[in-house]
Amino acid sequence: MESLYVKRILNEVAEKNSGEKEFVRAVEEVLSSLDGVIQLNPKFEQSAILERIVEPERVVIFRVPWQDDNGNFRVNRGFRVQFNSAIGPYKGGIRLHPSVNLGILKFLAFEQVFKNSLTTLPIGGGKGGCDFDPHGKSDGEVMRFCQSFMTELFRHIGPDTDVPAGDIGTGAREIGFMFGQYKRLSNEFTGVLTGKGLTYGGSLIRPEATGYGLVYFSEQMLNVKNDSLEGKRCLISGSGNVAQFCAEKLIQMGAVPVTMSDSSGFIYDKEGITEEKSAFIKELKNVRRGRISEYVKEYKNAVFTANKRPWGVKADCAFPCATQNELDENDAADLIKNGLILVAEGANMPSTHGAISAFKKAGVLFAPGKAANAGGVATSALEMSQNSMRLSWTRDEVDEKLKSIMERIHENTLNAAREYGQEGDYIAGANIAGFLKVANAMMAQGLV
Ligand code: NDP
Ligand code: 2IT
Repeated sequence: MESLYVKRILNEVAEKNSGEKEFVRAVEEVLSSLDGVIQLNPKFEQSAILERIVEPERVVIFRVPWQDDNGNFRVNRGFRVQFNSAIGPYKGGIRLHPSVNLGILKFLAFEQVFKNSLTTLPIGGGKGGCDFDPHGKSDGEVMRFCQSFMTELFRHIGPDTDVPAGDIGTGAREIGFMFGQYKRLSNEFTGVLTGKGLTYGGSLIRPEATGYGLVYFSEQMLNVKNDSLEGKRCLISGSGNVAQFCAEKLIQMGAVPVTMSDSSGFIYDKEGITEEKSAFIKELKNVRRGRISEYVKEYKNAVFTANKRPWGVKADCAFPCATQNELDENDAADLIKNGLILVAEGANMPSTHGAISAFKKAGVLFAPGKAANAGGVATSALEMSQNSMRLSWTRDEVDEKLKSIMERIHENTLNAAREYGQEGDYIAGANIAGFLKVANAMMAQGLV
């Protein structure tokens, strides 16, 4: 039962943000976990914590003009949503995708607030992006776009203010161009972005961190049930940063990834994606910027299915690592029928509300993105620490820290769920634990 306070806020959010369906859903999901917390702590209602936590501290929207290779003038819309800085500088990625709009970025920034709180590190929540489509653009076009984007963004960010990073469409290349332009404009070499190249302030393991962390978290979930990833057949969607390193770590753990995808369809390799095949995918996607269908030209026993997602393939575990709302209730029904035991979200909100209800009902272990994919931003925070100290930790040092952060998130999530009577519910646990730290910090800082 939702408390009257939670109900009122949900109604207000739905009314005030009616065009922003992803944002409204993200708020509903978090707030509907908070009844017990709200009832036990009347101070939150007295201090209007929910009213404040659903409103971004600041949103910047700006014009991004750039010139394509044919000399045409092009204009895109850029955004930065600075959602909550109660526990640290705003922190979150930059998404470059034609679907980007304010509602999607508000949902991502809102999720980021709780995710970043869960990492146990001092980072607030933000997200940015642009409706620019990097597909098919030359390096020169991407550079000119990134420089123009940063020419406006640089006024609003800073190493102690707001520290952007990668997300869909923003990888090492784009971060490099943005960093170069920031440095030129500000005349400062600072840790203003994370996911930087190793020669200019990047951290070892940051590229791997989201995917690796996702797999560490999943192994801990299975360990609670006296099980492990060893020998498990796994479905992965996406073939970008998160998907690639999810596959790599699964292979290292003795699991067998059998699918990967991109926006054109998915490949199914029943013999399993091996280390060699995973290296092929990295080269295909990161260097040649090709399509996943090319995998079946190289590995003849694999099959490519156009315009479909991989959820119809029989497997033990599913790792949606592409985008929001990519796994719906019909997909969930197929997965459950095929004997699925675990879903861990590498992407942000990839499972629809209907899919999550179906997994819950069927007793499938389910890890929401804000817990399971938090290793990426956690390692970004480790990059910020290294930049501040002007030193670099070794690969093993960062990986060990990432592992122990994922363990802590897992434990804190389960503990919060147990404490509020929702034993074993990773969604409730993540929302409660993430919320409490931010809400208490907001309480302590007065009405701001
Ligand atoms: P990338 O751009 O590296 O890869 C995205 C992958 O998903 C590509 O294979 C892409 O296919 C596919 N994809 C993107 N949009 C769609 C779509 N609308 N329909 C079908 N396929 C799509 O992004 P990341 O791997 O960095 O991000 C993936 C997800 O993980 C996102 O939800 C992101 O928010 C989340 N995330 C990322 C973190 C990070 O550190 N990078 C950290 C935590 C979460 P194509 O190439 O054809 O576009
Ligand atoms: O969704 C996410 O957590 C990210 N895209 C990573 C953000 C970051 O600041 O590293």
